[in-house]
Amino acid sequence: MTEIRNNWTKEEISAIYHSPLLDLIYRAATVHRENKDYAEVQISSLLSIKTGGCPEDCAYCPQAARYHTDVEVQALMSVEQVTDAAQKAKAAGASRLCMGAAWREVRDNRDFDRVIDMVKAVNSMDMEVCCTLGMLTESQAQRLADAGLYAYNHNLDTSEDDYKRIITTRTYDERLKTIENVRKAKLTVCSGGIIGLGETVEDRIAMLKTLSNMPKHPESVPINALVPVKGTPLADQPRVPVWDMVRMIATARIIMPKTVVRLSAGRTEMSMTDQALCFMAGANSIFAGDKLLTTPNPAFSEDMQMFEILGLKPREAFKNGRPVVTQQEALHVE
Ligand code: SAM
Ligand code: DTB
Ligand code: SF4
Repeated sequence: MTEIRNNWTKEEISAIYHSPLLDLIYRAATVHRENKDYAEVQISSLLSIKTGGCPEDCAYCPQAARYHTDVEVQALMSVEQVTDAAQKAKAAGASRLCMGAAWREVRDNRDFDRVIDMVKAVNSMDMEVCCTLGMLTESQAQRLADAGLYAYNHNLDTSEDDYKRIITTRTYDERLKTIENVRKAKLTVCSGGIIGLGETVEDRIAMLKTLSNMPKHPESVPINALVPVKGTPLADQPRVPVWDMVRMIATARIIMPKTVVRLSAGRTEMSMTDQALCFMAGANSIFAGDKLLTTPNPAFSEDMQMFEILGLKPREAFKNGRPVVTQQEALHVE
């Protein structure tokens, strides 16, 4: 079995990333097959539960209030709207619902109480529930865990050195602190990044080093290709070559062998052949459904056709066990 390491050096990661492409894919595919059922791909469906109007200045994001994008601000959804969406996603084959809110951080108010109710409701539908709500304190993470949350997504996006170029309204340390709070609550961690922001290859390697040197590897690492959106500072960034996506995925697979590596944003611009290379390189999860949070994504039916052609199968929910809903939060179910 592959050894799990938390001490990868920049030089080692760089040597893997830069190895001849076909060697890299072959090595990643080998690690993948040693550690996972390579044909099993986890499907998450994204739902934007609160859209736009965010006070942060993330240069890539269509939901930041300060940029003039076509995104319409929408207040927090109702629990019923969320369960309806969850039902549809489940029927289409998704095992996880990931709810995203355009918040800088969670506040202890009625909106958070409603998110807690959403988590309980979706969890009781036999779906894994994931949230991405911005920064969290330890007690907020604990409340989400007690309600039955499965995973929390909080991306590093790029390297620590490059972070200030992309976001000025919070620090890398704050990002890492939230991930620590999520860990303390025993939630699973989903954390990854975006390529195509204008970062250097060294930044990509440094980000992968931060992720792989965490005391415990994130259970899932999403690799997003920037979706350039009109009105954001990064609207005119050139598209990333598919080879960069393949190198990122393969390197993540090799250094974090047990992690779910998610081929995330950017699939509408990729052919089935491009995506097949990413699966070969160790990707074993996707976001499915015709919308990511605010931008388009391939239709479920197209993805199912791709699964059929490539011989992939959707992973069932809760294969690694269920979260324990505490008595205290369970009593609050309405
Ligand atoms: N507001 C919360 C936060 O920033 O943590 C949660 C929602 S935010 C939209 C979730 C993630 O989406 C970001 O961390 C970023 O990695 C990704 N994202 C946002 N806009 C993107 C874009 N245009 N292209 C690719 N990924 C994007
Ligand atoms: C992640 O890494 N990518 C997803 C999810 N986690 C929350 C978000 C992608 C957003 C793409 C831009 C949009 O649709 O607004
Ligand atoms: Fe806000 Fe999240 Fe978008 Fe940044 S990425 S502007 S925090 S919604």
